[in-house]
Amino acid sequence: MKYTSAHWGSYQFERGGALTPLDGDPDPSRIGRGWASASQDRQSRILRPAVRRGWLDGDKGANRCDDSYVEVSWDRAVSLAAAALRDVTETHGNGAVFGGSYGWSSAGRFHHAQSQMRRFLNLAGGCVSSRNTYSHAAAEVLFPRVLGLSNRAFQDEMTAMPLVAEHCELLLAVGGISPRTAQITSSGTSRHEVGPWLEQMRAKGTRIVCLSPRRADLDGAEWLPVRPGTDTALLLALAHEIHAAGLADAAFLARCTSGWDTFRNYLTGAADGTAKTAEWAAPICDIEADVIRKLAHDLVRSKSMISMAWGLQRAEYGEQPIWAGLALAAMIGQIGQPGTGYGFGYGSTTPVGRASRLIPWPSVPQGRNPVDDFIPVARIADMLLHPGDTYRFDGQDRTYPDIRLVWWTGGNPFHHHQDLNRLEDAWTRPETVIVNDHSWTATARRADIVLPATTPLERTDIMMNRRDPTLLWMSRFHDPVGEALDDYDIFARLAEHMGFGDAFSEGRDTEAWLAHLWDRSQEVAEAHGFTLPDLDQFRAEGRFDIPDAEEARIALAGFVADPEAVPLATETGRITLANAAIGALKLPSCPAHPTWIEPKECLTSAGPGELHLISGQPDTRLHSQNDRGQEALADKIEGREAAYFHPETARALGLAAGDVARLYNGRGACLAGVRLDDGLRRDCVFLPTGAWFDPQRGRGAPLEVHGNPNVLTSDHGCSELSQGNMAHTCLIRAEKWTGALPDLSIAAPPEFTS
Ligand SMILES: Nc1nc2c(c(=O)[nH]1)N[C@H]1C(S)=C(S)[C@@H](COP(=O)(O)OP(=O)(O)OC[C@H]3O[C@@H](n4cnc5c(=O)[nH]c(N)nc54)[C@H](O)[C@@H]3O)O[C@H]1N2
Ligand SMILES: Nc1nc2c(c(=O)[nH]1)N[C@H]1C(S)=C(S)[C@@H](COP(=O)(O)OP(=O)(O)OC[C@H]3O[C@@H](n4cnc5c(=O)[nH]c(N)nc54)[C@H](O)[C@@H]3O)O[C@H]1N2
Ligand SMILES: [Mo]
Repeated sequence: MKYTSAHWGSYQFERGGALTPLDGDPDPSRIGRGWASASQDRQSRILRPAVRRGWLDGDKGANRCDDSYVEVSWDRAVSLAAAALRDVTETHGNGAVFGGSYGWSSAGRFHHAQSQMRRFLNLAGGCVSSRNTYSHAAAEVLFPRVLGLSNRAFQDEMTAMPLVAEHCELLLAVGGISPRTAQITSSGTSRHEVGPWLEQMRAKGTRIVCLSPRRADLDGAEWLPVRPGTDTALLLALAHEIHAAGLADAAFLARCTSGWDTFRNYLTGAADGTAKTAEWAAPICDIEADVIRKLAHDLVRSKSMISMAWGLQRAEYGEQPIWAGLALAAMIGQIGQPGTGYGFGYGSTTPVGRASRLIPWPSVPQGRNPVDDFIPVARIADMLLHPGDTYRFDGQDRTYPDIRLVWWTGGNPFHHHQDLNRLEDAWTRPETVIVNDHSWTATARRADIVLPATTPLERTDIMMNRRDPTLLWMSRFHDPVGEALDDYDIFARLAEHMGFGDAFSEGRDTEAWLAHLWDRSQEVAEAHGFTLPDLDQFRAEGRFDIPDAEEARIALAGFVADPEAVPLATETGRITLANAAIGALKLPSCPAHPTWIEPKECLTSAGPGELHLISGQPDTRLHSQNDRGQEALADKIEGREAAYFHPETARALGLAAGDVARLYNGRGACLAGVRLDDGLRRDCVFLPTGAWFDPQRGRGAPLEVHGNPNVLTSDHGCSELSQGNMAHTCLIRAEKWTGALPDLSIAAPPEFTS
């Protein structure tokens, strides 16, 4: 038996056979069904290195978003890319190179595209990098300040799912806990446990309340269809009710938190004249006051867990709901106990709360970046459009660098960024854009030099994920398509050409690197009390299951047991319900304590006909990956991504299932198929992200014809604290599309000229 792995799961196969989910995976992902077909689709794979026509002619980027390509040899592509990098660094310095290159590339420890690229660019003198993620940037900046833990450290100690199943009586899932998103684990997973975990709790009779505009975010739960963007008001009202009823855990607040007085004065209205009562919150969040009050009492009377989906903070003022949820959990006073308290990201990916030991497996050494400049990851378009402008981030005043060369490897900004029409404008600014990818994504189609990479199905690697109890030797499933090379070989060739080949490769080829990583893994395993087989045995068997891998953690248990002895690394050593350092920044977008601030785009102030767009993660693929595979294609309507409407909303708009609609706002417009969902708020539309961006220009503004929601979303930092993206804060309108259906240009490769 041979094995391979992806962010959506692990697979086994016999030579010549199909991929089947790994033995022992209790709930395999549907995404895998589209993988092999996407990887072998010669219409969407990049078959040979290619260079943009206009760039060769010296247009410096003007036609970057709409051009033909010239296919070239690897030697020529390497020498053009090396020359472009050298020109820019010699003229402007390495601070003019952007290697932030955010994205999920592929599982596999060695062929991690960004690691290979960073190792190369660091040896080439460095680059401007990016900080934090599109997933949870607001949490990444907020948690160290209010919880004293990085988001990663907090995830690592998240209370284990089995403990929640055993002890929790009332699970409040804000944003749901969705098997849709739980399909994914960064770096690969051997099993999917969230679906079975929820099933176990349902069977046991645990009360589960799903607070979300979509019922499908947690099937089988009590559904409170909150108005999107207003959770903070609801959470504050729960907190107010608990305080007003005298039910707050005063001992916990005194021992484990700071800033309670300030926060309480805000709740009661002593600070601003508005008591955050259930009656106050009800018209904002569209949940009845009685329901809010009863829920508040139930949360205190039960063993309860406040669970927040990551998506809540990918919104304007995204710090507020997750901080308000933490404050609420502190008032309930069950943090640090088994199965209760506060959770962030259960179900947002598979391994959050997984009860397994954490093993820090080795990775490819990236070296040191001599350039210390960075941007918060979602400020890419601002950076390209406004070099020299200042902005605030995490208490710093920073300046955007002047970027002349962008190198992207293993990410798709024309998938992940907001307001893609704006990004198209920004993208014409650099002199050169180089992209390594395996497929003709929208980003590859907007690069000057396109370097075709292999997919994991074409290479040998090791799946080892610090949060997964299984290690896999990944074998090649099919031969490389066209002239694709592993990212490692691409950068090794470039390094060789630029004169630092030995420093990059350290004299190793892929086999030797895998052996080296395995040697280091053996040392790590020994340090954790178990022995790995030697490489030959591992390669032959393909799979190693870590012994005694189970370990059930309780978030913040050590701190709560003795806050004096184990203080948090916050300004007071406690959970900060009001934070002086944040307050001192005087940011209207992120005040000193959890605060209700009405988003600029919100149904509370929407005009007639406006709908709230939820552009959550797609069920059929990982972001834009496998969009040309059979699973994603089979889900489309007339070749377009399906948008979900409430049946009554659809009827009022004259839409029926199977139609195509035009979704639009002041930023852009796209076409999407129509599907009905009576478990959706009537004033919301759900259009998953990830359909390959396909804007077509007729007269007037471009029309995106494939159903990419990021032509509609807005590109502003969610606050001046974190500068995270706010994809989930977006109002649109919709109408039936009655025109002829434009062909998809992303269904075929770009035009090649000679
Ligand atoms: N509207 C809206 N937008 C969003 C979100 C949302 O909820 N709503 N979510 C955001 C979030 S949380 C995230 S994480 C981002 C995700 O954004 P990305 O991570 O950028 O999206 P992916 O489609 O996963 O992009 C990965 C790219 O790497 C390529 N790739 C895969 N394997 C390899 C490899 O081995 N080598 C090379 N060179 N390339 C490879 C793939 O072909 C693909 O183009 O999107 C964000 N954007
Ligand atoms: N199948 C699949 N799974 C994925 C991914 C993928 O691409 N495909 N991507 C992975 C990645 S990179 C990430 S970061 C995670 C993200 O995981 P999440 O952030 O948890 O996922 P989302 O789909 O963005 O949002 C979750 C739900 O929040 C609800 N929601 C939106 N706005 C609001 C609001 O204002 N209030 C409330 N209460 N609910 C709201 C939406 O209905 C949405 O379904 O998903 C991961 N899992
Ligand atoms: Mo993400």
